[in-house]
Amino acid sequence: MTDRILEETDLIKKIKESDFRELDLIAVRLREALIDTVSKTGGHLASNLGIVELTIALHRIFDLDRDRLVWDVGHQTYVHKIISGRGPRFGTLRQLDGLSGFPKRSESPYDAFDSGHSGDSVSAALGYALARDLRHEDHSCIAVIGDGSMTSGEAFEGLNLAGSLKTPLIVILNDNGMSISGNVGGMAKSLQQIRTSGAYLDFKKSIMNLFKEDSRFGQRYEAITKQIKSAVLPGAIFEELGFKYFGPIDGHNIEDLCGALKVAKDLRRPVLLHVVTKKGKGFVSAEKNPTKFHGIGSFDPETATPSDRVNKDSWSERFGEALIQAAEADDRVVAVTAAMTDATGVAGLKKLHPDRVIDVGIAEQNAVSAAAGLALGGMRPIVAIYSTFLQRAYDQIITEVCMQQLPVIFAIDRAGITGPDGETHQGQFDIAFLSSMPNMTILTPSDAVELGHMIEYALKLGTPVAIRYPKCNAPVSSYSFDAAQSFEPWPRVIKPGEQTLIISDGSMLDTAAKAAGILESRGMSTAVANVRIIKPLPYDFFIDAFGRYENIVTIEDGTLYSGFGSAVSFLAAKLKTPRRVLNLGWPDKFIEHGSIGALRERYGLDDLSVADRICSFFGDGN
Ligand SMILES: Cc1ncc(C[n+]2csc(CCOP(=O)(O)OP(=O)(O)O)c2C)c(N)n1
Repeated sequence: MTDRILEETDLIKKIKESDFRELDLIAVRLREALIDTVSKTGGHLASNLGIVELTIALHRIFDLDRDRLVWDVGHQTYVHKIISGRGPRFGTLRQLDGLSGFPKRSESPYDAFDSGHSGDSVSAALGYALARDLRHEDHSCIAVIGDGSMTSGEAFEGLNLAGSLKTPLIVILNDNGMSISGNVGGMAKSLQQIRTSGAYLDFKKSIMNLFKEDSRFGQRYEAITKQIKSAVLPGAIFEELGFKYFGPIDGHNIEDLCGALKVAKDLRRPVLLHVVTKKGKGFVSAEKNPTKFHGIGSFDPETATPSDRVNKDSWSERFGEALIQAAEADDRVVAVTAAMTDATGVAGLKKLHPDRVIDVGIAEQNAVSAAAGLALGGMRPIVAIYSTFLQRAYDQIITEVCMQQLPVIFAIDRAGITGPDGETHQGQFDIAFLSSMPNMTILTPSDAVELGHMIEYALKLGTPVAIRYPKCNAPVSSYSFDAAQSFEPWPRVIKPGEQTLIISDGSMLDTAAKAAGILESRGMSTAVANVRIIKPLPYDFFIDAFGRYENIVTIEDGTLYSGFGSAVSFLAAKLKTPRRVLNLGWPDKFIEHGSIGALRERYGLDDLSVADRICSFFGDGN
């Protein structure tokens, strides 16, 4: 049953030709296929279960060969992928060379925009609409955005402009009352009031009898809007911005959704459809715990138990513990998160001290500016954030935090390659973009004990500090630290050797140590050092290293260009050292989806490839 819907190659045609009863059956089968496949591949289950009917309705009303549909974030596009002909490959989801978990123009002509980060859909769809107008074309442009993503400033910027330009644009607000965890802010409260009023806009009664399939809709517009007026009050904020608001609409009633989409399409002006859905719909465990099933690894579909035990050893968990310790020791410490309370590990502190965790919504710029204000106001903010989402706040880090030398700590989770979510979620750029910022210190722990020390050190330093750690388990500490001494994050040689020195960031230390073992077995005496501080570069250590070792290798879980290795090579050139320096890291390329292990093999960053590359570069040891 499940497999058969995945095998259908022309679901779009079927959806356009079926009656509403048949469409409901298709929705049931799509849900089964989602649960079955995602239980094996892992992925964003709850968001996709919630959007099945809306996706069917979109494909029924619009012609996506012409019309342009932009999905915000894009994690909710699995149903769209199946409907638009990618069912047969759906089992390869998120795997190396398989289907991406996000929209990709390179994957299908039905994906109009590559997304992954929240908040850009309205602006992107508006851009499409403006291009359409300039080229005298005639098609619909649609953005689908969740209530969580609507908290991002960029979404407001898009609405603000689109409403004033008046060109036809349809924004569909998919409101399930949830971001990854509960949604935050005044807009979320207002939407909640509308949702909980329970009064769905009844298209059958109020509009559909006025609006029979196509007819002279324009002439009836006045009459229809009058009727709609009684139901639009909840969406006053969107009306003020220049949108015609319709809603709330039952997002699991395909007939109502189709009616609403048809009205929106024919109105030929900015329209906002407020669609209410249930995250996790149709899978009881996901309905009960949408946060757990927002993004999940493989699980048993019968019991909903994750295949891997709940990971208590991740860097995020360890950071959460270190954060609590820091907050207990210093009552100025507050955590700032941009809608990632659970994923970044700050949930523990929130439980103990709810007022010391500030969730700003999906608004990274806001997170960093708020942190700057908190620091100036006498607090010690720790911004807990994924590397890839920190990119959103590039300017705020420079202009507000670094320029004013403020004591803001960035706890950068998922730094380096993160794997199955692909290009938009890899944390490969943080070293490169933070290194160029004056007054910034960048630290890279290799284990949980170092992480704790680095947070303490950063608090003492009182200037901007970034501490980056990867998406995996945090190793148990490999060294003993004399508590009587104060911690200084200078490089530490963890394995002695004579000929070659591999200097690693915290994430790649294990790979460096294993590669060194392979090199030793080939006769190349190899030392390994954990650099710990990437910026400012510890000159004395490197001057000594250039004098002591024949071969210098740097390795980092970040892009090579403008990375840590390039700073070392720059220093080597400046010092006119005769040593040759080999820099290893990720190439100047957006790294695709796949498991971290598979990607490291593909890009020559697994233990064996690292050893081979060192041998061949220095022409020795074979
Ligand atoms: C800029 C940015 N910050 C954070 C995230 C992580 N993230 C992915 S989905 C999501 C929640 C989205 O909520 P919503 O838009 O309501 O969609 P839902 O999953 O509830 O359907 C978040 C915070 C992101 N993708 N982009």
